[in-house]
Parts: sequence; structure tokens; C-alpha cells
Amino acid sequence: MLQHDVLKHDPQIMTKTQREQFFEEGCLVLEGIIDEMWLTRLRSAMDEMIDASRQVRESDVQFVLEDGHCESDPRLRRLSSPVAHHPTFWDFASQSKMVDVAADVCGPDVKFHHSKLNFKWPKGGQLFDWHQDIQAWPHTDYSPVTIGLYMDDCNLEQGPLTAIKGSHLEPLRSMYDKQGNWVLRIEEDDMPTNWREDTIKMTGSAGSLALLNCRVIHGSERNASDKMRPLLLNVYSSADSMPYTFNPLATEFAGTVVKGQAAKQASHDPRGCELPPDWSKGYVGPWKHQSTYQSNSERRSM
Ligand SMILES: O=C(O)CCC(=O)C(=O)O
Repeated sequence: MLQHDVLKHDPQIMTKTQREQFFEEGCLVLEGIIDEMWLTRLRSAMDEMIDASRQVRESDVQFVLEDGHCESDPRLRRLSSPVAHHPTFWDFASQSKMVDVAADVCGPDVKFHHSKLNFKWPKGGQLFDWHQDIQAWPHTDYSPVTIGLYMDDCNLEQGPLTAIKGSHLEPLRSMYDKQGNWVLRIEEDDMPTNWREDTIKMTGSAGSLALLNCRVIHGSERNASDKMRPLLLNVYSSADSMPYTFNPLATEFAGTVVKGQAAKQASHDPRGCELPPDWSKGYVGPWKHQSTYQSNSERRSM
């Protein structure tokens, strides 16, 4: 659904001002939306998953490991597709207030696409290069939204999501480097003019939601604190927004309409989108590609 049609429906959770801000800036933090009951259930599911990772020696389709991961001291970068590994994550993705927040920006009919639980372990948790999401999973319009839940408080030291406000209105950048490798990274000379002034550090207390439009430039710094940063990210779209490439984090839940009705016709935005590699041949996640550039990235200041 295109933005002018979404605006015909009143928001249920956000104020109209908050929704206008999201559409203007491409990013927004909503404080204290998710209650303690959900946080307790999700943390318990997360702890079970971390325990399960103790036996894992190499990154695989489920776990992306950080350097130094071992049985006695598990260190994860990501639990891919948490909805496929513990029922609590799908209950949350399909039944919580997060779905109503998605409806405020996608319109009354909301479809689930994929999920991931990104960690930043204390005194580690690597940075995430500047990038845009939609080139990894193009849709027929730009309604897709990534909604992050801070499962614990996330302050400046912990590597919060960081976005360049207004960058979703600019032309999409390429996620390939000059040699044609998919790197999911934007070089500094390709960043928008004045990006430093437009940088928003999306900190939030536990239970806060961080919304990212699928075109907005974003990333995050490493975790310099002694506290963990668990960030649960679910991606939704309008029900009539159709993905047209292989879903890199496909599960049985992809395409489920979690609110409203299934679409009878697709929504199309005339602005085209760069295509990703063919993920049906395997998806390794962004860090493998980004790590080549880690030394450059470490010098960059967000
Ligand atoms: O975990 C983070 O800080 C960034 C995650 C992100 O940008 C992504 O998964 O696309």
C-alpha cells in the first residue's frame, strides 16, 4: 500500500504526529510499547536459544557466532529466524502490539516477511555498516518496515540502531562494491550530503520499538559497554506488497497475513530496486561480506 492510502486510516498506537515523523524521517523510536509479560517470555526463549548454541562450533543457518564463542562462554551475533526455533517468537510476531504498530505505517492489512534476533555481546558485538535493507529483499512497493524491539535497555554505549533521517527519500544506493561483490555496505563518499548532522541514535528502554523504513540508511556501532544488546527485528509489509526475489530468511511463516485481509491485487511503486544475489543458492548473512571492510569501518565515526 502506498503512503497516501495508509494515511487514510487512523493510527491505533502511534499519534498522527509520530506517524508523520516516521514518514518524513524514515525512522522512529516508540518508547515503552511492549509490556513486561512479553519481555519476560521473550527473554526466557532467548536464554533457551543461547543455551542451545553452546554445542555449536561454526555459524550455520540458525546461529551466527561471534569470535570466541564456546560452550562455557557463548557469544552470538544473530539467531536467524527466531520464529522458526521457538514458539514464543512467532506468538510475539503475530499477536503482540508490534503488529498494531506495523499496521499504523503499512495500513490495515499486514504481512510478515522474516525475523532475526541480533545480539551485541558486551565488550564486542561488532559494528554494522551503513546500508539499506530493501535491496536484500525487494518488494513491489516500499511499505516494508523493520521493527526492532529492545529486549533490554539500549543506551549510546551499547551500539543502538543508528539511522540517517530523511535518507529513505533519496535514490537507493548500490549494495555491491566496485568489483561487483554483494557487501551490503555504503561507502562514505556515497553517503547523503550532511549525513553526520542527520544521524539519529535510536536508543530506547526495554520494551521500546525502533522502526526503520526499508529504504532508510542505517547501521550501528560496536557495543563498548559491559551489557548485552539483544535486538529482536521483525519485518512486515502491507499485505499487497509482493516480494519478488528469494526470501533470504524464509520460514513457514513468511507471507502470513498477521492482521486484516490478504490482498487481491498487488501495490506497485514505480521506483525500481537493485536486485540481490540469488539467495536460493544460500544466504550467509551480511557480516561475512562486511568483515572485509572492517578495518575501514572501524575508522569511520557514525
Ligand atoms: O543489529 C543491528 O544493530 C543492525 C541490524 C540491521 O541493520 C539489519 O539487520 O539490517
